Amino acid sequence: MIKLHHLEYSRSFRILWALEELGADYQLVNYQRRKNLAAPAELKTVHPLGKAPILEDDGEVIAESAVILDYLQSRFDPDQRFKPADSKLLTRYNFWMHFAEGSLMPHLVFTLVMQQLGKKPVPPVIRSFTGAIGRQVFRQFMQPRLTEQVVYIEQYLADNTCFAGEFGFADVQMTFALLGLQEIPGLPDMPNIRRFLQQMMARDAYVSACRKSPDGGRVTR
Ligand SMILES: N[C@@H](CCC(=O)N[C@@H](CS)C(=O)NCC(=O)O)C(=O)O
Repeated sequence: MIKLHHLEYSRSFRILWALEELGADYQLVNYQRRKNLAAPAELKTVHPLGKAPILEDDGEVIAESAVILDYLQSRFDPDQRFKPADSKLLTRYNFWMHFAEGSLMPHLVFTLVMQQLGKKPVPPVIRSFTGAIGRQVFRQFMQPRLTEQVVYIEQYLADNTCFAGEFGFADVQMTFALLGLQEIPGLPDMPNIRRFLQQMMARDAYVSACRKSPDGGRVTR
């Protein structure tokens, strides 16, 4: 049986949601983050990188959420419900799959780390100083780049209900990143992204994944 190694408040929610969309049989193994938000050491016994998600199936141990989504789609979606067959839509599908992890998530993660500079566990005596550095780096470096990305996605979603034609795994991949964006102040208004997220969160499979995940499907603590 498929085994999903699922870390709380993490990208592995994507895989939980995809498994629910597929109606697959699977075993969920839950992990909690350490105090410093890192994954627990046990995950390294499953895969040397020790990052979530990790999927085990048929003797294979697979990391990287885009690769896992593609694996699940090719193995359990013979009618191609979650990946477009049309070549133009397929190019869009691949673009958003890669954009999510290759372009958007690095900016998001860096921003979330910068936000931590003004919080515990940074010692109180230096917190106002490190917090100011974090805010400055955000303003100078991350805010303009994230703004460009938000504007681009907003424009795309003005003309498209989903990321590659009908609902599919590109939407699963992008949703996690777009939920993360909602946690960042100082970015342009995102009405189309919000509309897209509401549509995703109303899906039965999404709701049932939230029920099964100990974090309730939240992206941050
Ligand atoms: N590009 C990878 C990223 C994997 C990743 O960094 N996962 C995070 C969870 S969102 C993690 O395990 N973080 C814990 C750590 O870095 O210790 C993917 O899409 O699966």
